[in-house]
Amino acid sequence: MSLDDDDLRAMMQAVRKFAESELAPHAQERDENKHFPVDVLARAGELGLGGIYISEEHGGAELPRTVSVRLFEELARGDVALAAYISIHNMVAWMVDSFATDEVREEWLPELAGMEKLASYCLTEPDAGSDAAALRTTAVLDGDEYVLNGVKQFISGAGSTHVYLVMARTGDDGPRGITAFLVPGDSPGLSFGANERKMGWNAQPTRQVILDGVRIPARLRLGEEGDGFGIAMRGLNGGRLNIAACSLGGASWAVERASTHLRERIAFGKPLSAQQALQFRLADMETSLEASRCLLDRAATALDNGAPDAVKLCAMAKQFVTDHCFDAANAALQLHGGYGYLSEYGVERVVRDLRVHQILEGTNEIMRLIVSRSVLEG
Ligand code: FAD
Ligand code: 2MC
Repeated sequence: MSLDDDDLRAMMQAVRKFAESELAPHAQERDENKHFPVDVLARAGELGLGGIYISEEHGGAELPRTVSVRLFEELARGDVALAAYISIHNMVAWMVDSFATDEVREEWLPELAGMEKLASYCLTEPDAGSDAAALRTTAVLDGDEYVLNGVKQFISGAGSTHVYLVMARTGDDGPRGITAFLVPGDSPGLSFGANERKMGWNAQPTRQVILDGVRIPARLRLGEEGDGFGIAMRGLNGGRLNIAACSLGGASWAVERASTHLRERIAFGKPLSAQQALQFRLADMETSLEASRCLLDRAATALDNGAPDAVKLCAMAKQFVTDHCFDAANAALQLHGGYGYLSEYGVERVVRDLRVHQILEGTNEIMRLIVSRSVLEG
């Protein structure tokens, strides 16, 4: 889809309005009650947010990554945890659109695009996180079905979603022995662990996914046997940009709040905003936000264009943006003094939600590993 400036402005406005009116007002409540609001997600689907970059043919918006990072920044200003789940859902939808057969795409994509059906991405295992290629879940072909056995760890949305994109071993050790499968949520033998108690991201559940002799038709395999690790990583390139964009949205909201607080709070006979030390802190925070926006746009452009350095740039952007935006949000909390520590101000929730972005979709140490490998290998 090619968007002209007017279309883009209208879409951004609609998403901003959705974030302000549907996400922000109940974000605190969802965090406290650990509530995953499938009704709100269905409304996001009506806005086209379930298939942001899947083909128009299958109900998607087919937008470039340069636009999607801006959409996720807007969404995260309303609720970081829900925006991040929408990103994971879109990552799976893109993988189905890019690597499933036409029959499977027709079967799943329209409802995924509308967010009537929700998706989870299952790579991590209890003993294989950063070293994802060490995963041990197996898939064995039996006639025209695959039989899956294993445990996936930390799966976002698990237990509340309708389809699980599972990376499993069909061949030898290492990345070349891995294959990707779509596992319907109602498959016999599929079960879920308890909802993990977490520091943040409380508006979406995180559970183990347990596969005990789960049988799925062979047509639900994505790509060929052995393609799964590459498919999983290609999904993550865009996912890493969106997670970073969610950090940017959360941090930019928190920085705005801090700026308002500095102007309103009087201490030592004048507003806190008159203190140059605090003005300079605010300046550094704002610079972090703008540098993050630039690097995200640069990496998204590289991904859209299939540039040879796109993987490196996505890793660089994920590490830089999630680290700097966490620091900016944490500084916003500090500038609120004791009020920053109170949940009713919302800033502490944003800090808690942003913290995990330095860990998931590849830790920031792994992002540095990807960047340094690319520098050293030339
Ligand atoms: P480990 O790999 O054990 O790492 C421990 C520490 O060692 C980290 O600091 C790491 O950076 C460091 N480290 C490891 N190897 C190296 C190295 N070679 N060099 C330098 N440092 C290194 N996964 C999914 O598949 N799907 C999901 O939906 C999902 N959602 C998640 C939601 C939440 C809330 C959380 C917390 C995690 C989620 N994850 C998900 C898993 C996440 O991707 C992993 O936690 C992450 O990749 C790190 O793996 P690990 O926890 O096993 O840590
Ligand atoms: N994009 C495209 N291809 C990639 C890629 C990427 N980002 N990363 C690796 N590959 C390819 C690579 O080119 C190679 O292909 P080929 O076999 O054709 O040569 C293959 O994958 C194997 O790559 P490596 O040789 O680099 O594999 P290695 O095991 O040494 O390291 C590493 C891979 C560490 C980069 C990878 O395991 C990794 O990214 N780990 C982090 C795991 C992670 O991000 N988990 C996130 C889980 S999801 C989540 O947290 C959510 C919240 C949803």
